[in-house]
This record gives sequence, C-alpha cells and structure tokens, in this order.
Amino acid sequence: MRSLYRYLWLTRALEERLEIIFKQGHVIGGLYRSLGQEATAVGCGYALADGDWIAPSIRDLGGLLARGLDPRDVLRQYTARGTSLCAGKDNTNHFTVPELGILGPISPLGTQLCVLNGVALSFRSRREPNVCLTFQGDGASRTGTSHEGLAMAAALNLPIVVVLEHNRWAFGTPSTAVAAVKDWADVAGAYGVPAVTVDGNDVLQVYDAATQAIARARAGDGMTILVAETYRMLGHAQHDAQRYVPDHELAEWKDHDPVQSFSDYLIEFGFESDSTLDQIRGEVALELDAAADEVLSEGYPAAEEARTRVYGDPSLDAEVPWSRGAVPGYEGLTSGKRGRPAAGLEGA
Ligand SMILES: Cc1ncc(C[n+]2csc(CCOP(=O)(O)OP(=O)(O)O)c2C)c(N)n1
Ligand SMILES: [Mg+2]
Repeated sequence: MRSLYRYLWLTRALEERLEIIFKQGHVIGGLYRSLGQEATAVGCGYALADGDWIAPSIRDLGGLLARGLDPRDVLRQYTARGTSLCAGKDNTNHFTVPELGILGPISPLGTQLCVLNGVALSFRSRREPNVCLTFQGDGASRTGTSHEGLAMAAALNLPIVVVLEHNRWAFGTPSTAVAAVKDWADVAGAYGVPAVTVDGNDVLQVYDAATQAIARARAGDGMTILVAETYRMLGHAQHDAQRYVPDHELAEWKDHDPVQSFSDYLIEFGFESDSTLDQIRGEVALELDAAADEVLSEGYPAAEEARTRVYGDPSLDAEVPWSRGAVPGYEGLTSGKRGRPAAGLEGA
C-alpha cells in the first residue's frame, strides 16, 4: 500500500512539475494530464508482472511509473532532449521501451489495441505466459478499430486486459453523446467476454480487479474488460480551459480525489501515519528537483540524430531517402520554373 501511495503521489507531482516546465516554455508539444484519474493507471500498472506489456493512452503516466519508468525519461521526452527515449523525435508518452514492456500510444485512437493483439499473439506463439494490458478512453472505445481489436482479442482468446477509462469526456464531447449504453460494462456481452466495473478513483479496487483479470488472462481464459469509472479533472490538454464542463460536475468529483482519499484511508485505518506519507511526499519532491535540474541541463539532439534510430533495423537508417538540402543542378535558377536537373539527378 505504501508503494501504491508513492506511485500515486509521484504521478501527480511529476505531472505538476511538467505543467510548471510547460509554462516556463521547456516542453515541446502538448501536455496531457491525468489529474483526478491517476489511480486507474497506477493500480493496473502495479498489478502487472515482469514480462507483461502495458500500452498506455495519454492519461496513463502512472501505469508507466509503476512499471519502473524513470521520471527523468519522462522529463527528457517532454522536453525533447537528445537523451530522450526518442532522441527528440516524438513527445508526450509516445515511446516504446521493450525492456519495460511498454508499447507507446498510437495517435489514431483505437489502433493501439490492434497492435497489442499482435504482441499478445506473439506470447502465445512462443508459449510465454505473459499478459498485455491496455487502456482506452470512452472516446477511443467508439472507433471502428477499437471494435475490430476487441472482436479479434475475444475471438482468439488472447491474454489481454482492456481497461476502459470512462472519464466522461473525449476532448469536448461528453461520453453520453457517443454511446447509448448507460452501463459501459454492457458492451462486453457483444464480444462474449466478462467485464468488471470498478471505482477508478479507488486504487485498491483497481489493483484487485486488475490482478484478477491479469491472472485470468495468464491462465489462458482470455480477455477481460475492466471499466474504470473516473473523471477528467482538467481540460483535454494545456490549451483547453474546459469551459464546456459544468461547474457542478467538477465540484462533485473534486470530493472524490484518488490521491487524497487513499491517504485518508491509510491514516484512518492505521496503515500509515501522516508523517510517513509526508516523508514520501518530501522524498518525491527531492527526487523530482534533482531530475528536473539534471534533464534541463541536457542538450537538444544534434541535427545528425534526425537520421538515426528511424528504423528498427539501424542499417536502414543510412538509407533514409528524405533530406533537405541543396540539389545539384538547381544553382542559379531564379524563376518559378524549376528547370531540369542535371542528367542523372532526376528524382533527386
Ligand atoms: C481516430 C481519432 N480521432 C480523433 C483523434 C483526436 N483525439 C485525440 S485524443 C481525443 C479525445 C480522446 O478521448 P478519450 O478516448 O475519451 O480519452 P481521454 O482524452 O478522455 O483520456 C481525440 C478526439 C484521434 N487521435 N484519433
Ligand atoms: Mg475520455
């Protein structure tokens, strides 16, 4: 329980730190926070074992931290440092770390599940007892590829857990506008798989349900859909002031904060003292101070880096067919008419 609290707090504090450095102008690209729904990703990530794979959406940073991702790698990624996992080529949590079993998000929503099905199928082909777990927002779960992915995972009885993060909003669209089901667990019947609904803001409920669903998948009994009832407390990203969200909704969910309610629970039932939790918060703050100092002193990638690590097979990087630069044969041309490249340079 102490570890769960630590990861919850680390997630919140790291995102707060990211918001500060975003406002200082250090972040390249967007910043999508998971404020108010950290318990879903943390509880799920913590329930996985070595060798399992996790495929996050943009709001599942906590799951990656619980799998062992270094907060410095998160800061490097958001600030596009040369030392970042993508060497500055992509941002947010769009990175894949095979050693930690992390499959990065894929921007067209829903597609990630189809790719993860391939990972799960590879486990089966190699007779490895590993499990895959992925998250889908309520919006993402309405896409065609999501339905394809669910149908395939169910039909092939793949070792997968799909966590449906019902946080009420998909950008500015309320989930009630895109689904006729009231109880989101009902969708599971269409695929012939079980669904479990949990309070996504209660980290212990999430952890317990995820543990059972993962054990079920590992035992060869196939996919479970885990519906996490939660709420997106901020706008879609930093640029979205969420003016379309009714005030009363935010007020109701503010009283159901996953980090605060878990610390209240730990203290009320005597599992932890306030001073222990305070100590954890202090340690996390120091860790993040040091991490931010270190990362912000690191440089951006060198220009040549753009050509490396483009393909899985590094020998192909030398062949990258696109580059910007002067094309021989074009010197001295001034009109809009391109003229013909010198012989042999057609297509250059
Ligand atoms: C197929 C597709 N349509 C639209 C988008 C743009 N888009 C990115 S995130 C997002 C909202 C996703 O909402 P949801 O799936 O509920 O996740 P949440 O943001 O609530 O975590 C949208 C519309 C996209 N990436 N892919
Ligand atoms: Mg949503």
